Amino acid sequence: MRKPKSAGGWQAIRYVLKKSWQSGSMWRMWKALRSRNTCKTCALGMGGQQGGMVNEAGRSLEMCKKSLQAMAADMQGPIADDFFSTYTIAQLQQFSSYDLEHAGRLSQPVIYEKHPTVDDSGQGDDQHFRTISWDDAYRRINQALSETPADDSFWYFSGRSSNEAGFLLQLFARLYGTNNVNNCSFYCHQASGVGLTSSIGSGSATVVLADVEQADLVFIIGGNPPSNHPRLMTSLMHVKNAGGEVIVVNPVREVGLVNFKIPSNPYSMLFGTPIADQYVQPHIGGDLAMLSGIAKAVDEMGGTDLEFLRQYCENSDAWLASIRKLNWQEITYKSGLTEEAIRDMAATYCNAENVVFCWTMGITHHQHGVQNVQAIANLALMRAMVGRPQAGLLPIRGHSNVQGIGSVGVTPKLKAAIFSALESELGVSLPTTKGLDTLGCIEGADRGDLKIGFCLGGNLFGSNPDRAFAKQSLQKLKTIVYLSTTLNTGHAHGLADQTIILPVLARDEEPQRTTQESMFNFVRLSDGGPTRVQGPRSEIEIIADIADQLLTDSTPIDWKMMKQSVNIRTAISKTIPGFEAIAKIEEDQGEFQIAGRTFHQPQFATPSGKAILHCHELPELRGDDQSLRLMTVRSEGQFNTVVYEQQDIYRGQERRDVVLIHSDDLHRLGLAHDQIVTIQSETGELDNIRVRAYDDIRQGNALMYFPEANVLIPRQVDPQSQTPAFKGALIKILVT
Ligand SMILES: Nc1nc2c(c(=O)[nH]1)N[C@H]1C(S)=C(S)[C@@H](COP(=O)(O)OP(=O)(O)OC[C@H]3O[C@@H](n4cnc5c(=O)[nH]c(N)nc54)[C@H](O)[C@@H]3O)O[C@H]1N2
Ligand SMILES: Nc1nc2c(c(=O)[nH]1)N[C@H]1C(S)=C(S)[C@@H](COP(=O)(O)OP(=O)(O)OC[C@H]3O[C@@H](n4cnc5c(=O)[nH]c(N)nc54)[C@H](O)[C@@H]3O)O[C@H]1N2
Ligand SMILES: [Mo]
Repeated sequence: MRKPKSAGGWQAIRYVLKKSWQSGSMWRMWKALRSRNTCKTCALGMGGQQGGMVNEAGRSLEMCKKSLQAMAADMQGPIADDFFSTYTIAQLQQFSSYDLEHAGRLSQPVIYEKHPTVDDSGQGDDQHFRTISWDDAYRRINQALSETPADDSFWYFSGRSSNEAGFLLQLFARLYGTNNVNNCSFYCHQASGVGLTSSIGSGSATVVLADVEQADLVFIIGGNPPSNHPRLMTSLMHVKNAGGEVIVVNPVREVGLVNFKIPSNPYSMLFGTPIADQYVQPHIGGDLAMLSGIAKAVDEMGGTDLEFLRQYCENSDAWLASIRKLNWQEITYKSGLTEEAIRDMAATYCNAENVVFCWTMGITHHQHGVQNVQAIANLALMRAMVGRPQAGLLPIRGHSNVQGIGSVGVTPKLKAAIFSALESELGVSLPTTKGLDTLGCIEGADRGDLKIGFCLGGNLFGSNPDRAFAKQSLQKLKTIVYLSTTLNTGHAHGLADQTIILPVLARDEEPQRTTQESMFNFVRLSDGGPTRVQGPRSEIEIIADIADQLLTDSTPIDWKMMKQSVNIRTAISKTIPGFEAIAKIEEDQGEFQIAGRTFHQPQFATPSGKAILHCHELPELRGDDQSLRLMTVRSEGQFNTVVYEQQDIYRGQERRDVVLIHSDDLHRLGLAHDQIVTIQSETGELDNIRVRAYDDIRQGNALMYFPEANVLIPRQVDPQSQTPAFKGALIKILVT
């Protein structure tokens, strides 16, 4: 398969038409995409009250393949009546993620029991899921919860659900008695939250979308927005059209970051928009050395804003001393970049007036993820790029509401202000135990300390490092409950003694309005819409029903009242700082920017009001002659653990069972293109992989696709954010 010269363009449009056609009705798909609901895919914040495909700058017709894929999945009919009686667990485990997603919408509660109680009708065996009634499912869940000490349970949330469902479920879990409450952020942007909070006192973007588009220099570090945040490409086009520049830092030369044809722009469609003005390819994990090197060069060029550092920052003297002390040999060796390339970036940075720094998983998926984020903040602060318009820091978030879920309290440790507001406003008393992070829960389950898992969306099994371990540990649970729209590999492999799947409505099928928060701290309102498939229930209704049965006598919360999303919003407005306006979002005030997050003044949310610079040791460059550093990434054709297509069109790959390495490495290791090999890491092995020459990757590094490659990823985490190092594992290529 040939690699295109440009991403986006006609292939994106053709895909959109094909998918709309396949969904049965172009009109139905168009209407669904235009409905007043927040887009379901990434956190760029499309849709809401202005209707789908409208972004926060008010521009419409922002079409994206991913929203179609997600929408098409939700528009499927129900799973066939005989599906679960036909296919055994062993067969379901052989199904690909595509097969499971395309089996249809979940419409009835189902259960799998390893040691079934066979009832009078002869139902129940240890080979199949079988359908059960909602009442039976609730009864079993309540029984399991009431028999188990609260701290033996964990509550995992993906970032697809609404603020209302997220708030309600975390409240339920805490009043049940545990702080083992966490979301997929621990596998994603947790390092951004922790790093930013340690630097500027607030854990999210300091800019709004308009700031990005008005910047004259944008850094894109460790992300692949052409595939994963396609609508950001329109913003980059605006930067370029206004004469701004883009610097890309990525060990892989991603074609869409070189040239992108923006479907909504006729000129760009015809001629393409060149994106990167400078494209540098460090080693995987080389960013901290590179960022420190840029800072050193900026300082040597006289670019440091000493007055800003003195007036608005802490620890700048120590930080400047540490940067000045670094030697270029160490910087260039550990980053994999030449001094010249680093000085070039520093010069461009010094010449720019308004700079925005964006980053994604290439920065956070490392054992030094938090330090990476702090180093980006240091670099921005040294030139006063935080605390004014058109400049700042922008972690490009993953799931459409992952940020909102975190804001409304889905974190093991609640912020002090939320904790006390919940206690005083709702009249409850909350547990004070130290809650577990996501990997902590998987490890706790393996030790036998945890007995029950409750998952609001997502695919906890599929997203974990060390796949074999994740499977083994989930299988030690007594009960696991999944609230899901469609089947995924987690339902087939992450099986407890008793596994219950409850079918839920998608965001645009909710009977009531819900809210979501974008990566720009903007709270959107979704209208919901008609149910497509009979059977699934609203997440809010399910949570309130279970809580009502279990906790009515022991808590002052009226759980029945909480079935009304407006009542949950009232509770959120009273307890979550910055969300005061959410109570009135359906009335005059409408969608809003969360107070205290966008820094257009150099007044920071730290105790002293000043930003803080952090000093770092440069991490060792991993690897030797025999081993390569491996990144596990997404293809153009997938959304996280859901693989929609085998091809990765932008990287020119027609299949996923490949490892991409530079041809210099291929020859050095005595391998041939397309040779079948085994990939080995300290954690696991993958057989029958094709090794391929791919000269767009930096020598010494390798690329494979997540989630298949999770077999190889060790459970090593960043000690500060608990995020696994999904990028940078060492692998050997064995000839079989
Ligand atoms: N279509 C689609 N959209 C998505 C998703 C999806 O799966 N599919 N997932 C959503 C989610 S949850 C998330 S978190 C985001 C993920 O968005 P991304 O972060 O863009 O996703 P990854 O595929 O992990 O890509 C990481 C990029 O970082 C580069 N990289 C790897 N290691 C390093 C490194 O050490 N340093 C640097 N500088 N770069 C490195 C890789 O070459 C790759 O280009 O996308 C969201 N949007
Ligand atoms: N090796 C490696 N591993 C990684 C990563 C990597 O780059 N490399 N990336 C990590 C990252 S960034 C993330 S975010 C995680 C992803 O972790 P998760 O968020 O846990 O996984 P997803 O695959 O996004 O979950 C998809 C499932 O969510 C369900 N779903 C979809 N919509 C809804 C809804 O509206 N409500 C409910 N209740 N359920 C719904 C569907 O059943 C679907 O199968 O994976 C992480 N794992
Ligand atoms: Mo993510």
